[in-house]
Amino acid sequence: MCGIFAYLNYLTPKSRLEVLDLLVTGLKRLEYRGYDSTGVAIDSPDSKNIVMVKRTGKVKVLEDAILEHFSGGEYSEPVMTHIGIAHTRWATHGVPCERNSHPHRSDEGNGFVVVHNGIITNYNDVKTFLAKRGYEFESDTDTEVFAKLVHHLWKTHPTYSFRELVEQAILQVEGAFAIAVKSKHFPGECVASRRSSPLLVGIKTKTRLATDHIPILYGKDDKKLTSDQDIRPHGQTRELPVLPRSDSTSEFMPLEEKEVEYFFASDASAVIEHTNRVIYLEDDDVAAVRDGTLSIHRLKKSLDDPHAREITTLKMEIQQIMKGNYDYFMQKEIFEQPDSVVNTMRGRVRFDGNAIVLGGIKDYIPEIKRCRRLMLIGCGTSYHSAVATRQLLEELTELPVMVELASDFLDRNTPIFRDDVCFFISQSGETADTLMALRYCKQRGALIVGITNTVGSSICRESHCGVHINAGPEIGVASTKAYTSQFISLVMFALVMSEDRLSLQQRRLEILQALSNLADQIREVLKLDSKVQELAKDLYQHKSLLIMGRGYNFATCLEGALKVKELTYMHSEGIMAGELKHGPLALVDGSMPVLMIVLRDPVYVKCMNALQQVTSRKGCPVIICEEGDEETKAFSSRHLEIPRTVDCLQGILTVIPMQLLSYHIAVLRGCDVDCPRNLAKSVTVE
Ligand code: G6Q
Ligand code: GLU
Repeated sequence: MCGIFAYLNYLTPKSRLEVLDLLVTGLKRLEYRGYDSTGVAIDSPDSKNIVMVKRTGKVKVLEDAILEHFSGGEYSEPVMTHIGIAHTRWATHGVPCERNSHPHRSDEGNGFVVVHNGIITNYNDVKTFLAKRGYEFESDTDTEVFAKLVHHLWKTHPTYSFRELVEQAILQVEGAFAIAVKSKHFPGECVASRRSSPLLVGIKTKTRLATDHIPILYGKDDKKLTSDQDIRPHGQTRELPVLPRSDSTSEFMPLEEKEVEYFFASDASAVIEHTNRVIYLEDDDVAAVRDGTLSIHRLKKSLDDPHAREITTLKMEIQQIMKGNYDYFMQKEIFEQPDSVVNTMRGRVRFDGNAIVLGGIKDYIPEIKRCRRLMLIGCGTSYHSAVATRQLLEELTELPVMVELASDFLDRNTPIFRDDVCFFISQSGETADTLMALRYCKQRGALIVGITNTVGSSICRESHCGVHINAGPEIGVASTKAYTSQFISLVMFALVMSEDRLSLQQRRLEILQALSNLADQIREVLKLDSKVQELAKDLYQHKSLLIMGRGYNFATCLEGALKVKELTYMHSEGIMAGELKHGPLALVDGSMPVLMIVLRDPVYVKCMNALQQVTSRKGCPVIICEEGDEETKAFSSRHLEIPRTVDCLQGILTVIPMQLLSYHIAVLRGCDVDCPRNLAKSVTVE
C-alpha cells in the first residue's frame, strides 16, 4: 500500500507554500513504494476552509499543479499553526483518477478530509448506512466512507472531540488502514491511526524533548482498564453505538512543547531529513495533536500492553529506510510474503465460517459455472501461477482447464468460443502479449476475468470482472510476492467455485485450514535464508542449474528456473521429473548442478524414482523435502526442509527457497537484483 505524509507546525511560522513544499518532498521520499496518483490538502488563506489538489501520475505532476494552483501572495504569508496532509495512492478500490485520489472529503464544504493506506473491507456496509442518511458519494473508493462517517458522527455527537470522532469511526470499519485526518472544524488539529498498515510520528522541537516516552491513555478517565475490556461494538449498519467519552482534563499528557512540528508518515524515509525522533504507532493506536500537544490513545486494553510509546531515535539513512533492513526491494518483497498473502485473503476468506467471498467476480460465478472450459493466460511468472493452480482448478471446478503463454496463444490463433471463460493474469496489468490475448478472446465473446495487482490497469479495465491480488506495489523487476498472491487468488477462486459441492467439502476445509497457517509457514521457510545463502556459494560459479519436480511442484521448477535466469544470468531449466528418461537425464553427471523437489504428496514415489535416476548417474542434487523426511534426506547431503502443508499449496512454500537462492546467487555474481539487465518491470511491447 502507498504513502501517507502529514505535517503540523505549532507556534512555528510557516507559509502555506513552505508547507506544500514539505508535503511534496515527503511524497517524493515515499515514491519508491509505488503509486498511481497523489494529492494534498491545506488550509485556505482565510484559514476557514480546506483546499485540495489531486492528480493522477507522478508526484511531479502534483508539484506542477500546486505551483499553478497556489501562486497567490496569500499563500506566502507565514501561519503559526497549520496542518497539511498528503498521499500517494496505490488504488485498490476505484481506478486511478483525480476523483478517486486522496484526500477524500466528508462533504462539499471539506469539513473533514482523510488520507488512507490500506483497505476498508466493510466499506459497502458503511456506505449503505451513510447513504440511508443522505450522504452522496463522489468517488469509487473505500476510503471516502471514512471521511463521511466522521462527519456523520460529528453531526450526531457535536460535543465530541476530534480524536473521539475518529476513534468512533475506527470502531466501525474493518480491514487494514493507516489514516491521517484533518478538519476545518478543528483547525490546527490532526488525528492519525493505524491497523495493519505502517504509520509513525516524527517530532521536531527547538530544544531537546523533555521525555522519551508518551503515556498511552485509555477509556473515559484515561485510567488504565483493569481487564480485557473490548469496548468495540460489532460494526453493523445500525445506528452507531456511542462509546463512553474519553475526553477529560487529564487527557492531554506530556509533550506540551511550545514551538513544535509533527510529521506523520508511512515510513521514516519521509521524516529522517527533518528529525530523527519518531514514535512507531502500533495497531489501533490513535495519535492526536491539539494545541501543539501530542497524545496517544488506545480503545482496547490488553493486560500486556505497554504503558507508553517510546520516542525512538532513527539511525538509518534514507536509502536504507526505503528498503527497510534489506539491501534490495526484491529481497524486501520476498520477506513481505507472510504479510502480502494475508492481504490477498483479507476480507475475502472468513476462516471462522469457512466461507470465501470474491467481490469482484461473485456476480459472474453462475455464468462461469456454466462455461465449457477455463483458460488461464499470462506471461512469465504470471503464467507459472496458472500452471501452479491448474490441477486444483480442474479438481474443484470439474472443468477442463487450459494454461497458455499469451504469446504462443496468439501465434496459434487458438479457437475461442462464447462459452469459454478466459483468465488474464498480470501483476502490472499492462503486459502487451497478455492484453492482446485478452482483446482476442473478448472479440470472440468469451467471459474475461482479470487477475491483476494494479487497479485501473488496461487488463483490469478491459476485463468483465476480476480479482485484485492486493499484494501491494512490487518494485523489484523479478516478481516474487505477486506470484504467491496470484497463486492464492486462483486458489480462492477454485474454493468459491466448489462451495456448493458436497463431495468436495472435506477437501475445501483441508485447504482453508492450510490457508490459515500459510503466513506462519512462510515465516518458517524464510528462516532457511542463511542455509540457502550457503547453498548459493556452492552454485554461483556454475553455468547451469536443473530444477526438477512434478505434480503440484512442477510450476515451482519453472518459476525457480526463471528466477535464476533473470536474476543471475545463469542458464537454468525447470524439468518435469516424469520427462527425465525422455532426454534430460543425459545432462546429469557428477558436475551438473541439480535441485529436486520431493514432497510427501501423491507423486512422491515417482519423484523418488527420478531422484534415484539422478543419483545413480552420480548426480548430487539439492533436495527440497518435508521437515523430518529422513528417507528422502538420505539421498543427499544438501537439503532444505519445509513445513508440511496440503498438496495444492506446497508450491507457495517450495517457491520461496527458489526466490532466496536466485537472490543470493545474483548477489554473489554481482548482478543488479532489482533491475536485471535487458528486463523491464512491465513488458508493454509485444
Ligand atoms: C518475472 C518477471 C516477468 C513477469 C512477466 C509478466 O519475474 O517479472 O516474467 O512475470 O513479464 O508480467 P505481468 O505479470 O506484469 O503481466
Ligand atoms: N483503498 C484505498 C484506495 O483504493 C487506499 C489504497 C492505498 O493504500 O493507496 O484508494
